Order: sequence, then structure tokens, then C-alpha cells
Amino acid sequence: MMTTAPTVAEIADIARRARIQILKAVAHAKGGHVGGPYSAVDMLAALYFRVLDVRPDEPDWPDRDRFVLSKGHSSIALYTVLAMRGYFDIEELATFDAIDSRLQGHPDMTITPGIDMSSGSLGLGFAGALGIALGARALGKDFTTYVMLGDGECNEGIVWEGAHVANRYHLDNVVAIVDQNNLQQFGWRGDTATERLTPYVGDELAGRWRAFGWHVLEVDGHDIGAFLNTVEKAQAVSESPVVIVAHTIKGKGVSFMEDNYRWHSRVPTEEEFATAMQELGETKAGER
Ligand SMILES: Cc1ncc(C[n+]2csc(CCOP(=O)(O)OP(=O)(O)O)c2C)c(N)n1
Repeated sequence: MMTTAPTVAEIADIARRARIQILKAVAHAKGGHVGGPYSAVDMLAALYFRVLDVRPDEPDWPDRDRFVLSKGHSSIALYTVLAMRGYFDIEELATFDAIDSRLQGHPDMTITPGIDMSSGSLGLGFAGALGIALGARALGKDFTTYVMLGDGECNEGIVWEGAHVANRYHLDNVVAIVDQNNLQQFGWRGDTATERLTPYVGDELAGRWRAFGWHVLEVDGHDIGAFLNTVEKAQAVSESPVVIVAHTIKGKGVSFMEDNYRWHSRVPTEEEFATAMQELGETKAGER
């Protein structure tokens, strides 16, 4: 475990190694998601290794910053980063999705250290995160609650009910991050460039958050340095809730997975697994 905060290049390498562990866990479990975890993992690594004030050896420390992965189907990305940060052993990732594992397909706050809110039913994690932020205000606590949503998740009505409430209460102790990879579960009708349906077009998604009174920042979610700067800007926003719309690529990091909805949830064949490991720079000794 590192004792000083890692550099941007070191975080990028943590995310690369996390991608290796994620695919290993999914291949071992013979189930799980890959595309969404790969679009989110650079930001998760940046958050856990540079942003969040947390204590992995004391996961329930009351004053910790909170993080909610509202797009809970990307749980394996969060578990991997938590393990790399020291919440539990990397070996435990091999139990992912097993019936008696702490690492279920969707995060369960009652069994897994480091999980602040159970999630998986799209939209509910976001509402829970806003509740945590309102609770912090009521208790006079000054920690920040971070919550990550998918862009497809933003189709859920509860997201906009929550966005309305957060603005109504001028919640400025919450930072939402939308992982805008422009793909949901099933891709697009016809699967051609011209027929491709994206959940949001152009400024539509950012504009919607603006219309709900949120301060909107935009960034490339794979540019770790830029993301860290944007989080700093988000922390400085007061009087209104703030959302970072992060432009990402589903399946980022492996050529044949990138921008391909079929990798939303898919187990690699042996050949695909080998190619992916090679592209991710897996060494013979195995990655830790
Ligand atoms: C309420 C609800 N409806 C449907 C699902 C099934 N589901 C899981 S992931 C997903 C697509 C989510 O798309 P997005 O938020 O863009 O996720 P990402 O691309 O980041 O994986 C769907 C429909 C669910 N988990 N919850």
C-alpha cells in the first residue's frame, strides 16, 4: 500500500491494473459487467487514491467522505479499487458474485466494507446519496458525499425528483458524477452509425442538469489529471449542487470492447481474455 498520494501517472497505472483484475473476476465468475466498469474505473481510482478522505482500516469512520456507486451494476470496478486501496484482500475478488461472497453483483452496504449505500436498482443510489448529504447537514457534519450515475440511469424519474430536491435545499455538500459513455444495455436499433440511438444527444444531458438548477462541469472522464482538477472546482461550488458530466468510452482500455454495447455485460471467451490481457499489459507474474 502506498503511503503518499500517488501521482496522476501512478493512478493511471492503478486503473490499468484494476481493468486486469475486473476482467479476471468476471471471467472467473462467468458473469458480470465489463463495459460500464471500464468507463468508470479511471475516475474511481482517482477518487479513492486522491480525493476521498477515508480510512480503509476504519471503513465506518463517521467523518469519512461518502461515495455511492449509483450505477451499481459496475460493482466489480468499485470492489477492485477498494481492494487495491486496502479495504480487503485482492484475493477476495475471485469470490465475486458467488452466493456466499461479500462481493455481490450489486453493492450491499450491510456486508461489504467501504460500501456506503446499497445500489443496483437504477436511480435509487442517487436518492440515497442525497439523503446522506441532507443528513450530514442536519448533523452539522462537513464531509462531502460523492455519487456516480450512468447516463442511461438518468432516464429514471427518481433521478430528476432527486435533482429537484437537491436544488430546492441548495445542497452544496454533494458532488454527482455522470459517467456519460453514450451507451446503455442494448445499444442501438439497426446497429449502424446512422441509426444509432444515443440516450442523450449533444448538450442534452448537461443541459437537463442545468435546467434543474445544478452547477454543471464537464470533463474527459479518462483524463485523470483533468478529472482531479474538475473535482477541485466542484468542491469550491457553494449554494448549489454540482454535477460533473464526464465524457467516457464504454469498454475503455480494450480495443474490441470500446464503444461496443455488447460488452455491457459479457463473459470473454478464452481468446478474447488473452487478447485483452495482452492489451492491458498483464505480465506473466500476474498483476497486483
Ligand atoms: C430500475 C432498473 N431498471 C433496469 C435495470 C437493468 N439495467 C442494468 S444496467 C442498465 C443500463 C444502464 O445504462 P447506464 O446507466 O448508461 O450504465 P453504463 O453504460 O455506465 O453501464 C439497465 C437497464 C436496473 N438495474 N434497474
